[in-house]
Amino acid sequence: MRAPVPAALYLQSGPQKPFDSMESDLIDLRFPGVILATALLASPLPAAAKEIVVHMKNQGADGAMVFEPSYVKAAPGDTIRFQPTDASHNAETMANMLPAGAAAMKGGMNKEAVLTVSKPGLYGIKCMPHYSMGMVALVQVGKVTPADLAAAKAVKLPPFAAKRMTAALAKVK
Ligand SMILES: [Cu+2]
Repeated sequence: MRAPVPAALYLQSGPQKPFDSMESDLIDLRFPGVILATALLASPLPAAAKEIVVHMKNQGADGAMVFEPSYVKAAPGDTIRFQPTDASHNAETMANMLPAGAAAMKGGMNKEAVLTVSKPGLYGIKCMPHYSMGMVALVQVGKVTPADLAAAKAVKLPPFAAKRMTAALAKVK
């Protein structure tokens, strides 16, 4: 602790000096609190990112060669893990059903494929070897506009894939 400044020193250094020091001390103490409060107001804490598992299977509730579940609702920041539960599958994004600006993803055969989503919209997923057998899935991220939904419904797919994709698109909300 500093010894109290003799009154004579105040007079020597001028009356403004001690007042200025006090003022800047107050600002230093107040400022971090103001920044914190502003940050909390501007960006409410986002919900914790989720991990969602989708199995790639030879046989599922919906028949042969399926992603299970085949419809996933996710939020921006979530991760979807497509797991090689059975052999001879892969998971990849469909170029014609991918939100603008979203990165394409292509998983290897018999490998877990990881899709971390940031852009809202509809992500079509297919297994390359079984695409024509209807092995497709749909990932909805955040809110989907009527235009997004109409665009996804307009995408032409092989008949079995179209049947399952139509069922998945009916779940979009
Ligand atoms: Cu497959």
